[in-house]
Amino acid sequence: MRTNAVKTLMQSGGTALIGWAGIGNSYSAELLGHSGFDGVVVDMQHGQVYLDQAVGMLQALSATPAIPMARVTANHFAEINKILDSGAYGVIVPMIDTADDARRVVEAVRYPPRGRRSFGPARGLLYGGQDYPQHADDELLAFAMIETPQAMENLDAIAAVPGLDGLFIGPADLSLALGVSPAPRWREEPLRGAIARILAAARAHGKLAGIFCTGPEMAIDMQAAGFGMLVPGNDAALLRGAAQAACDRIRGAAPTAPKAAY
Ligand code: 3PY
Ligand code: MG
Repeated sequence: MRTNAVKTLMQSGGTALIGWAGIGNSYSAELLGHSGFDGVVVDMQHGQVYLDQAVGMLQALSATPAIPMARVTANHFAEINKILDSGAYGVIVPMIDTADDARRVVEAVRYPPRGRRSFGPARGLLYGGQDYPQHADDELLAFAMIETPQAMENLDAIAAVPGLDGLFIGPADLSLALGVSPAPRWREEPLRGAIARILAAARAHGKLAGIFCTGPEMAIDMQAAGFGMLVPGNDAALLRGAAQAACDRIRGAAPTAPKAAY
């Protein structure tokens, strides 16, 4: 089976740079895949992406060096099964509150006896290879998003769930969970301390740790903090930032402050 280069890189202590494809288009996903990222996540939760588009985006990513993954809309067994069958090499599952939630993620990602994933790997075979069924359990990544008040209460229990590969922070929802603005102020409390607690819980349980960042500046700080998976903003934010910078430069205008795009 084709190796999951994102998993191998993270497990060896490297930092995976991950593109975030929320524009529901296979060409824009393909462009991200050719931009130097180790992997690209198709964002089905907040991206303008439904399953039909997600399949086309995964197909486009298959022709790039980036490993294709997906953030699903919710902790939904059938949707996780379907996107893995469509060739995603890992899922990031939002709004995980409890260890039971995290166990359900593992059940949806791993085949029996490790989980309950139903058999029918479809595009998984085309992208992964004919021996996909024998190795998928070891190659596919399962990340639980930590971004709710309940998750912060149950952090250790979630991090301890066997078969879960890692924790992934959604800093906007996590900020709301902490009672502050969703525009993440990662250098200030209470977000700063919460991020540190989540990273420590992941490490204590031998789990990988990733975080969505609002741009390269936050990603550089999070790399220094020790995160192994960094998303430096989504495609919409990167496109808007580059387009605005081009206009500002030609007009000789002062650089416009980055605009949020989630
Ligand atoms: C968050 O910041 O809450 C996210 O889910 C990132 O998309
Ligand atoms: Mg979120």
